[in-house]
Amino acid sequence: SRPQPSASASGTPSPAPEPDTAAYRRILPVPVSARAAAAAFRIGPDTRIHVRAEEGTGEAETDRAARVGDHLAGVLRPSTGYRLPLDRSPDPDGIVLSLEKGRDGATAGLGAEGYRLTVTERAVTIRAARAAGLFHGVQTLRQLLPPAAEEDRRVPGPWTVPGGEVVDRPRYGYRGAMLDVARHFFTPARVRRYIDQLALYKVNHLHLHLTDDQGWRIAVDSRPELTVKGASTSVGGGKGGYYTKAQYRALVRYAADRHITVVPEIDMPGHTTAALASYPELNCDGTAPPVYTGTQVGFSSLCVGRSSTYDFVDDVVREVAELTPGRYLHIGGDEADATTPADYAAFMERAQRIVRDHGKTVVAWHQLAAADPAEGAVVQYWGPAGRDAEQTAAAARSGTRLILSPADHAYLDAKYDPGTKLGVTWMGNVEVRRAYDWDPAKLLPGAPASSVTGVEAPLWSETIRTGDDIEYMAFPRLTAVAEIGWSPASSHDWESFRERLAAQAPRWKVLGIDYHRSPQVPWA
Ligand code: TNX
Repeated sequence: SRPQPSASASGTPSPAPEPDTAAYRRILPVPVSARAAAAAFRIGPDTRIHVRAEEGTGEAETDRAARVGDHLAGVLRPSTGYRLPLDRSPDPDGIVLSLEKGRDGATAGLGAEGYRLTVTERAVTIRAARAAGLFHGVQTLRQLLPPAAEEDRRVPGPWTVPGGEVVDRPRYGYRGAMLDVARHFFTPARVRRYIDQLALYKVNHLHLHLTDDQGWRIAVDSRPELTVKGASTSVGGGKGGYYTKAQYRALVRYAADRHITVVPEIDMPGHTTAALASYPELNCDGTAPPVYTGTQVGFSSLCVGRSSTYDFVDDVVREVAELTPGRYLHIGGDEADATTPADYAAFMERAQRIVRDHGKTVVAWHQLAAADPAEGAVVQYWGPAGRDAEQTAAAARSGTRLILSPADHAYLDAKYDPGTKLGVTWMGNVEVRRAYDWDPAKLLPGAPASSVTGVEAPLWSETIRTGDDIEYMAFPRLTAVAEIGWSPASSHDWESFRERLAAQAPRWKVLGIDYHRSPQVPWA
């Protein structure tokens, strides 16, 4: 039957449009299910955002839901020029963000991050059990709107959300991106911009690689030299930088408002020249080396046999743990080639204990699997082409959980092709298709599928200096890893992905995101 003419929310009759299936087919990451319907909601000057919580919802969660409403309004007010006021009214019309536990209702089975988004001519309704789900639903809503909705200045509408329904929840609980702020330092403003970009694709962890040979980037009150000497430079000898505790706390809060948990990394016992240069007692010979501005790896080590080393680790971990509301604290442990295997095992055992004593869960690079991962520890696998796969799988069979960052798929510092100006090649070239063509459940033969807690796309910054550099290397590959972490395995399909990716480009243009125009993608 033909769609009937109908009244819009503002009361003006308008013909019901044909279902806009294209809009529902280009959502990225692809949702569990999406279907278009013959209706559309028009956001207008009188549209209101109603934020509701089922009775019995805690105050903190209700506040978080309200902040999701603020976030949506923050996206839409500048471009639409509408007031879009927030309220708690039970009015079913308008934009509705609704927290519902839904044991047998609309949010049943959607978990802590899932959502159900329904668009009729009277309302856009997002239902979720938790505020995180509402937030992810809002990201989907943004993709259903025209790219101009992302403008930061007033532009002409109409602001039509095509009718339909999306039911969605993530495949993995951990969907991460890592930014190396040690090799080159990135200001809080730059990191906030990356956080905004991660949120668009439902990434929920930001791992900050805070320390390395070339720089120490986080204030530690009990060890002030770290941010005097240790932070003084970067790769190539340029100026360094660090986050004060206030800046870092503000970053953590900014990320939390976008449902992103910051995972701080203090890399030990290798990758530590910045610390060794700051405190002579961390060196076995008691002599501080000069600061380092090259790009070699695997040559530095904290002195494993000295008790002053563990006083240092305790000071740093205690203060970083205090800055960290999230459960994870990453202790690196990669490429400790200047540490003997026995010393490495001894050091990692003590470091893991210190992290536990300060109430956090250890994450470490997969080299920890060769030593003895503590109970509950998570290892981050980065081997390209199956390197150290069996050792990592064995740890997984013994209960260690895995974050997967295979360098030959997920490393954002890999050159796309031989002509890429930035980046490195030790893992080969990684074009978009390669970033997309892998399955976390099959990457490590012999690792139980349940050991995989998620995926992460690391961006090492030896060759990355500017904000544009970050965007060029992250976009579009970041979205491939984000989809692998979020979307059901059964939806994995390169043809579909490249089409949906192409549809993101107009949005990136509006957002000023400088991306790699991969020849593998049919950009509009
Ligand atoms: C290896 S993979 C490293 C980093 C480098 C990166 C460059 C890993 C855990 N460590 O120290 O920055 O390669 O791609």
